[in-house]
Amino acid sequence: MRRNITTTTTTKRAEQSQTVRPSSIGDIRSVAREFQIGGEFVEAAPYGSGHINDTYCVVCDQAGTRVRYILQRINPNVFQNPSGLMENVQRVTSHLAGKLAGEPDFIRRALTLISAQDGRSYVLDAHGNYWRTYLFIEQAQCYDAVQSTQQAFEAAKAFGRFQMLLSDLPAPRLHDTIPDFHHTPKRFATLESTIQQDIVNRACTAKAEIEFALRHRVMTSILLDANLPERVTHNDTKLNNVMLDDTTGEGICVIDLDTVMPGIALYDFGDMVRTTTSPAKEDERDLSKVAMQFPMFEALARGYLASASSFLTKAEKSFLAFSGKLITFEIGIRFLRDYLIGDSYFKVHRKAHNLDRCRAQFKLVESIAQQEEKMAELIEGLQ
Ligand code: ADP
Ligand code: GN1
Ligand code: MG
Repeated sequence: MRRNITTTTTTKRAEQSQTVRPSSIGDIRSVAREFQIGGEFVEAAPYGSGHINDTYCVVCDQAGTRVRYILQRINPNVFQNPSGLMENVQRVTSHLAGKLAGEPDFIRRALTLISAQDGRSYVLDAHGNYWRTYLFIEQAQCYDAVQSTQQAFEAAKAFGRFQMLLSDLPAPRLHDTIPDFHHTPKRFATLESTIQQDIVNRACTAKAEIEFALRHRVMTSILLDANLPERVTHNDTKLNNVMLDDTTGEGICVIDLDTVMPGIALYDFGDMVRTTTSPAKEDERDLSKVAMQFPMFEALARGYLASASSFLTKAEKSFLAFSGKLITFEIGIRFLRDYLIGDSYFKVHRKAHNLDRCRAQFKLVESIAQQEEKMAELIEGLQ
């Protein structure tokens, strides 16, 4: 049976990128064959709740055992240099594997790329799509919203450890897979010109959010002006990008390595605060549910410092409380801009989805601002 797996949204994005997207499980099977995956293809289905790539879970029968893989089509609208991106991923996963070798269960502690039949780390199909395959991390989950302080602690510890393990990544410098990804002032300037152009006439439906954004410009350059050290950072440390072990709850594997590149450590901690302190999902419409819960922040800070305290400078530590507010604002303005240009970057699943996401971020910015002093005091006490 051929099952159509192309959605309306994805079709629109394919047109923009001028590549042809796979339209059936048969297509996925053909791509999967290009990788060194043993056994017989059984099935494939779209997987996960990422906003960027097309992710499939591929099941193969290997001598009577079903083995799962993650097959991903790299989003060509977002990543302009997919081969450079894959060079980064290859270097990062090899470095992590070298450091973790010998640890119990090391194969689940870092992503493992499956090589293509020609030995490369990716497959470029006849339509210009770049694909890669990872071993599936079994018996672990990603969460869209935090459920306990233990989860917050474990997630932050895993991301801190990830930064620590990459702190001695040998030269050369990694490629910037998205230049100026966390340059908040440039993000703000882009939003301003988007508001001016208002190409899909949506600005009138987002007046309060535009006004909120413009009122908060002053915070955008604070981290960049602080002259903090450049490190190898993940840059997309939302809770959904770390897998927590089903049995122990440990943050077993950091995933989604597309934006691992030179950056500021605080944007990583900030995105943990954004996604791991509120009980609500990122796109919650009932804003009364969106709030920074202090015990979650405390667990995050303890978890992160448990693995990152040894290499963070005093200056970096002094901005930990602020970083959550800044990146929540930054992602909020990115969602707002995407809404104002007609939803061409983040995957959307309902009308005004990006506006809902923006509203939830801005509500969280307010909640963090109300508790920022107490948050800073906590960090001070932990050092
Ligand atoms: P995106 O960039 O679109 O967010 P991700 O790389 O985060 O893509 O993958 C999307 C989802 O697929 C993740 O949130 C997770 O649920 C799942 N996933 C990704 N890699 C793996 C893996 N190696 N093992 C198990 N699940 C994975
Ligand atoms: C995207 O890829 P994903 O879904 O894990 C985005 C992040 C945003 C996040 C918001 C490359 O992350 O920057 O913070 O959505 N990734 C990219 O949920 O833009
Ligand atoms: Mg992701």
